[in-house]
Amino acid sequence: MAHATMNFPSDFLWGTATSAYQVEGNNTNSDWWPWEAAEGSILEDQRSGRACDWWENAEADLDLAAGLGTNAHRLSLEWSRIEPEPSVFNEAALDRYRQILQAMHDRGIEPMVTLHHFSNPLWLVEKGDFSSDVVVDYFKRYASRVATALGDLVPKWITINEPMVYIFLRYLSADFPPPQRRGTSAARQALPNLLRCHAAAYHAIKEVSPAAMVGVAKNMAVFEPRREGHLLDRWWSTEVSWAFNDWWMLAMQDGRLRWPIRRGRIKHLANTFDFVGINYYTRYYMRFLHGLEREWPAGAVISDGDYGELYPAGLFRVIKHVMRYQKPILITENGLPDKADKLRSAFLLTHLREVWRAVNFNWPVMGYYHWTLTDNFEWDRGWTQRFGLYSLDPETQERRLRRSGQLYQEICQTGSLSSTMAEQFAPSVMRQLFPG
Ligand code: IFM
Repeated sequence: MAHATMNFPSDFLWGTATSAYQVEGNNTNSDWWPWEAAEGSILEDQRSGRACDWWENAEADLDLAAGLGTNAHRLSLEWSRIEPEPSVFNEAALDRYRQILQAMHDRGIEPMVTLHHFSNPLWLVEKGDFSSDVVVDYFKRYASRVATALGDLVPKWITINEPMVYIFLRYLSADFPPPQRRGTSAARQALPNLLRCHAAAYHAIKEVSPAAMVGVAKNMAVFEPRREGHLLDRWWSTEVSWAFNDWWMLAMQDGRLRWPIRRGRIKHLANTFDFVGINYYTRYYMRFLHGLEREWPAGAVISDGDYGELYPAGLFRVIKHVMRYQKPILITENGLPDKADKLRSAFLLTHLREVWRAVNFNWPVMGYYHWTLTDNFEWDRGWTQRFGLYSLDPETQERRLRRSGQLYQEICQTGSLSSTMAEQFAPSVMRQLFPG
């Protein structure tokens, strides 16, 4: 077996990623809070509660992140804390975010800040949230306010996290709150409004911080025909891939909305991204005219709760696909639910090998943010899915570094993947990664 090391550039960003609602705790003013507690909730008795206690003590987890050797972290702001009433900004909340961002800098961790990550202020829901045009002015004011208050500490911004996933889960599949205004027509209103919000926020941030890099964290997946050689399945998987992966990106590139989702043009939308943020998790198999099905072929390796198939080559495929936008690329999320930590070490090595291949083609991949640092509140799946490099007991708040966390620490500290790591942490992928 060959012994070898795959080195990454010395300025590569090694990070972890989180979102406010999933880690802060007690976000009582968000649309998720009453939804969790509603009678008949699919969460039953699970609650976000204190989550990972970040509002009180993010610093403790930032110590852990620094201890792993990471030099970057992606977090989000909770709009409902910053603007608890329409046009009323909470200075104490902004001060707390300043403290957290400063704490990152103090630990050598570069912040990337997301403005919208699935959670809305309750007052916005009353006003119709994204299916109402009023959202755009509110979002613009919110972006401008936080850019002014925090911009000196934030070199990289994400306006919206996973817009197509959000539209799908909030409006179409109804897995996400709020329960009002669901269905295709609300989704068709919301999608252009989400783009308008993105464009408004992009320009608001640039006005305050022209040098900041601003983009979107775009969930990208691989879609394959369910039945090999079936022409209609093949055609359908290409269409779904275009709608899910490309439609939003093309709109941000030239400002145009495309048929059949929506037609038209959005003012000031063209060229509003400075990098491509990729959230990559898995691939799906599409049957003609069917939606996403979590059904995997025999032999596929699947993460907890049927979350997804481990398909590392897909990360290379999506990186290659977004090269067409000719922008720097950041892997803004990549991870898996794996409570017993049986798969995560192999997952890390095989996915990062794909990133390394891209870097070696001189493709501009600047960093990788693993989802996530500690187990956290996984939205409509509550605490049933554990994505953390650290396990976390939400009752006691006890954290323990998983073995895969030790591997990520070695990777971050050395800026490399090596055959010694593979032998030690995931011998099953040794031959695949280091043939010879
Ligand atoms: O936890 C989520 C995150 O909020 C958005 N991307 C996918 C993650 C895992 O499901």
